[in-house]
Amino acid sequence: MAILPLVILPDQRLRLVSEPVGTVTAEIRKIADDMLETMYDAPGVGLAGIQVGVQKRIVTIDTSKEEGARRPQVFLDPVITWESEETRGYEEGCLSIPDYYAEVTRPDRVRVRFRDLDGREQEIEADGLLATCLQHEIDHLNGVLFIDHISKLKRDRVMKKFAKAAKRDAA
Ligand code: K1U
Ligand code: ZN
Repeated sequence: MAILPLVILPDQRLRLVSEPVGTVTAEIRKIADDMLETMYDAPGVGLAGIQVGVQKRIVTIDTSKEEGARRPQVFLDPVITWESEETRGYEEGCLSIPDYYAEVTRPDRVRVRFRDLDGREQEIEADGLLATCLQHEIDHLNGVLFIDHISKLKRDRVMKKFAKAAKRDAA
């Protein structure tokens, strides 16, 4: 397993739409393993392929709270098939936008269809942090960031801060 470098705002790769995984190969399993290791190392509760430069519809999530009881989950080609009318606000963060948090309102519950690492079709109904995280990660697969769900004023301020930091790092 390997820890992969994270793609950070304003890197334009974060705006790409990711490609379907298709057949589950050894290469896909290796990418998922590396993504899990990168997510645990960060640390984070979720990760999408494009955040490590892999333009494929792969998501890893672990929303378990205890250190010693990991519950890694891998979602290939996930699709939201249903979302609740009730919404909830959650203070979100993003490994590609370090140290910035903002409240985002999303559907409270979602149903998601996906394939697992054995290529088997699955469907789950999620609530709480898992529901929020699945929506955040599926947004990444479509080139959407959580700052797209906040006000333009706040978004412009964050974009400016990260553009400035990137310029400084490049100098
Ligand atoms: O996709 C990502 O950038 C990962 C992101 C997922 C996420 C968090 C919160 C709400 C929605 C989606 C993160 O994991 S940010 C880091 C984080 O939330 C965290 C870090 C350490 C412990 C617990 C949480
Ligand atoms: Zn994110």
